[in-house]
Amino acid sequence: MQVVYSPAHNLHDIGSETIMGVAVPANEVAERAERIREALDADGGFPRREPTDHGPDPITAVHEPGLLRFLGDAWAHFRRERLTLPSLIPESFPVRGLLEGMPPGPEPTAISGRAGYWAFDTSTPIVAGTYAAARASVDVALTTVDLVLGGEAAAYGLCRPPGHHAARSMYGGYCFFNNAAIAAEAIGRATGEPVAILDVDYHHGNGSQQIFWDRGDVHYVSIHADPVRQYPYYLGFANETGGRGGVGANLNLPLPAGTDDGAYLACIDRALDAIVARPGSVIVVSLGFDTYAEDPIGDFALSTPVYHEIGRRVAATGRRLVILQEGGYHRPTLGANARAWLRGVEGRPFDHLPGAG
Ligand code: OKP
Ligand code: ZN
Repeated sequence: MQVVYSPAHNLHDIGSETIMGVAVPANEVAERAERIREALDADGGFPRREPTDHGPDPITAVHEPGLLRFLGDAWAHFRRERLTLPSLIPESFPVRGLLEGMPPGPEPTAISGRAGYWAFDTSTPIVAGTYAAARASVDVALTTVDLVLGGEAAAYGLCRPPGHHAARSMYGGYCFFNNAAIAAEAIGRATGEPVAILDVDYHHGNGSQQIFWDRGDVHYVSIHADPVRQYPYYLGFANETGGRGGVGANLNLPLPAGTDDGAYLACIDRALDAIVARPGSVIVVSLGFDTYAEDPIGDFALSTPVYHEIGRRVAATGRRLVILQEGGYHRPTLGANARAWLRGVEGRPFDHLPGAG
């Protein structure tokens, strides 16, 4: 299987994030993508290429142009205002209760206010190279789409930063542009067919859900930690099934803490049954390994071998697969888990790497 990877992800180089206002070592770090790249290179069965530049139009096909403008300009604006802080993190947000009963105001002119206007959390720092890395991550996704529309049965885009929390007009959750949504939109436009997104990251992809909420031509199906106990908290419940033209085209399958291989596989079968019940020939997979038992921010209990079986079952739908990396934070096993998943897709045997997973 071909792999698309860009070294530009390294430009999004953040040392720390904040958890409830306190600086802690970042989870979403460059080492994640490097571990996966190394494991796939070592396998020998994953030829790798760099992405091609697809420009801004596929981004504004799903995102508000103001978000693209903000992210493109944020670091330069930040440096003009506050030269001493290491990264741009907002601290004030136009939340529901602030604006209740009143019309929203304009985008502020100060950088802190601008960041709060476009962001929804404080765990997504912007540094000097963030925009270049986020643009490259989109190009990785779109180049993966090109491979599949060009005839590959499946291809893998090693996206970093991830994307599924980014909504039409909002960044956050380590995400800037919604790589999977941009890919799904591009596939729909190129093929004229409905597209499915299967989101198997541990977290609900609130951004993907939001972008396609009213649309029946993109079917969003997500398996994730129940938002009553886990980020992103405010979306991802089972009763969210889509609005207007998208009624019935959104399926959330929230799961409890401790979900193990068997329970997860049963849920994968439900998700795949829902996907194949609708027309379409391409699935965009939002692939996360934060479902792994040792993930530092997840509470599921999946093993490395089950990723092979999940990949095998997803491929058994017979649909073409655009597989895009989202989360996964247990760095020592990311390579083995990605390799297992992708070998499962290809029908190559699982083979356990000593000391990994
Ligand atoms: C991005 B993806 C940790 C708080 C972390 C942000 C999580 C973003 C996950 N206690 N908050 O879905 O893997
Ligand atoms: Zn996640």
